[in-house]
Amino acid sequence: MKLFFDDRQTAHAPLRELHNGDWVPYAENIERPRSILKQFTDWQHVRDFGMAPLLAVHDPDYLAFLERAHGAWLAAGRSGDAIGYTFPIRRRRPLAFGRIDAELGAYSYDSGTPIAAGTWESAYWSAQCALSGLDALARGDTGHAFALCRPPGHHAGRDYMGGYCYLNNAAIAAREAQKRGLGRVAILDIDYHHGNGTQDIFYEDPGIFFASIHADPRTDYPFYWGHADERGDGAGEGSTLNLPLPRGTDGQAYAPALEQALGAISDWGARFLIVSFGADTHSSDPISSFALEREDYVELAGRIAALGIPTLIVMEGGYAVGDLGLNVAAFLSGF
Ligand code: OKP
Ligand code: ZN
Repeated sequence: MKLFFDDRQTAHAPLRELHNGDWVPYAENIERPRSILKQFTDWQHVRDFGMAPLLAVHDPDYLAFLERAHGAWLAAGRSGDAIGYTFPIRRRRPLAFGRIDAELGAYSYDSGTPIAAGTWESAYWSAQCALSGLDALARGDTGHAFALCRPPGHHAGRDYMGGYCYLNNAAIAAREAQKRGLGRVAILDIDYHHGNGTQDIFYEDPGIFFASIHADPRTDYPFYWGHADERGDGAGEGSTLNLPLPRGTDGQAYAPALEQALGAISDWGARFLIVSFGADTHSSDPISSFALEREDYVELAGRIAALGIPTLIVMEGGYAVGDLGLNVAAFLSGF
């Protein structure tokens, strides 16, 4: 297992977020990577693969927006983090805007994704972190790589941010894996929350299989995606698999869903796997309601490893910072 992280991923440090009507400290904070970093000593250098792999997934205007947004916020006389307050319901038409607030709303679906001074720098290096793991696998240096991506990515779509995510690290790595001819690519998303951005990006794409196990969106964020009847569209019909589970799900109830997802991935003929891993399924997670325990992660990882194909593990959520490093270490040990 090779591990990847870059220090520039800690430049992103929003101060607070809106939670149930109150301003609270930002949950996706730099204590998260610190907790994981201290579990391991041998971290690989992250390389710079440039903008091309990001442009293979994201809209160029969206990327340009992310890069300049905080500067535009300051130029408008604001301070602190840039947060939108108006959202174009049902998307409206493509429109040109002359004010940062309009763009913040147009390029996001929630208020939980502030743009701070270091956001672009960290999001860029988080994507490069995933690409560095992919590169090591493509070269055959290792069979399993862990990219400690932070900020996470699975809620970010082609032209939108949301849920603490700006660039979709897993999708960027998946496209790059395809480009490098690594064979049929599957993404398995086992974060507590549905990976709506990843699903959207590949929804009509028969070339990438997306399977997600997550809290039922009838009761949990992101609400508007991840329902069991969402199976892909057009040529991509059947290449999306959603397995929503109820609040309170423990390791024993989780295991059959994982078997189903792995069976589908294997039947589909995947030759390369990307795992969007969130440790927010743990019983101690402060913003989630599953009941997995540390030992469960060893077991789950062992099942995934039994597919026997090269696997890139990309970090998504997990907010119990006291347990996070140990939970991630348990998961990686299962490989
Ligand atoms: C990101 B990942 C309201 C705040 C909404 C968004 C959760 C994003 C989770 N209480 N929080 O999938 O772990
Ligand atoms: Zn999550």
